[in-house]
Amino acid sequence: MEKSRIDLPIGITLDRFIKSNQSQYPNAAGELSQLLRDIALASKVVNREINKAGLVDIMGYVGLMNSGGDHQQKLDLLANTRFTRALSKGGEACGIASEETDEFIDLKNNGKYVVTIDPLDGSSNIDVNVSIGTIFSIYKKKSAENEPLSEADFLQKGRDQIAAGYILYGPSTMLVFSTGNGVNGFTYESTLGEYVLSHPALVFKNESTFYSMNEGLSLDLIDNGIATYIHACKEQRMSGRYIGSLVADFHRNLLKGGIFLYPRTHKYPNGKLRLLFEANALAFIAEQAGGIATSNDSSVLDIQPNNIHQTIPFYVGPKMMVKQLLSHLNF
Ligand code: FDP
Repeated sequence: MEKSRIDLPIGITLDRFIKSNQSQYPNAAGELSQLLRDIALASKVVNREINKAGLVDIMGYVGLMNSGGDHQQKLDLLANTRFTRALSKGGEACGIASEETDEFIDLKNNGKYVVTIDPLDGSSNIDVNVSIGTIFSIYKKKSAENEPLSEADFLQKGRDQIAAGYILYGPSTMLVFSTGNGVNGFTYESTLGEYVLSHPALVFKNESTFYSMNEGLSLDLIDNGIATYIHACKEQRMSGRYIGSLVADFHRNLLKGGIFLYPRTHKYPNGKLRLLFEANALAFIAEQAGGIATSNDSSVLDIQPNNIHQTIPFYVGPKMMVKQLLSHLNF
């Protein structure tokens, strides 16, 4: 090996980062740190399976639908199993609600936290080898220690999240998360099996460079303001970028400066994206990174959820861009 490579430092691993920031969670006695490690470990297994998805017979539909009406794919189920298993073995989470299952799971332990998770988001991109992701939120269990877990423990406002993050399985795999003290991004170094801090203190680039929306929806929009806003983006000569994997689109906009929109349509009159499994986590990260996320008439983080699989119209990005969009929507 060349001498220069031998001398190179590895950088700050996720473990070391979590340990050195432990003092930020005075009431957590290490459980939250362990929970984040459990999620990171499961993501490494999922990453491994995704990387060989083309090689073995684990791609394609299993012929089932989830409660949102999407076809479930084999990797969706695999990711769901991996994250559920890691969280149940860890013991820090007492319950999990997953986009892939109709009901929440009571892990029947004394864990302080509940987790909501979309184990594999952007699943229509799986079998074409395009970036996909995992999105998670962590909340404190609301009910008393001796009370059984109930749906109310999951129906918490996004503002009550203790931590949230996503994993992007792209050209490289990244874990981006926040515990309410800014946003940090870690890149997976597969030969070491470690996440290494690569994007410290991420903030939204406040430039209006990109807009991300499925423009194929333009004939089905309920809110006219969306069309006038997109027209304004074009007048400003912005570029359109739409991958169709929420994590990838969000991450791109976070780094390069851009807004993501999934408005309500005649097919999805309440929006398509899930409040608990997708929007809340990304809204939390957006705000921690200096951006904002809104639904039509309120901040995403202030919405009181009324059911686990609730969907909302979702707009997220740099403050200036989201405010400009809202001025077109007139709510
Ligand atoms: P997918 O249906 O492939 O799972 O919420 C799911 C999601 O992908 C998001 O990741 C993505 O942003 C959006 O739906 C794509 O929806 P459209 O195909 O309607 O644009």
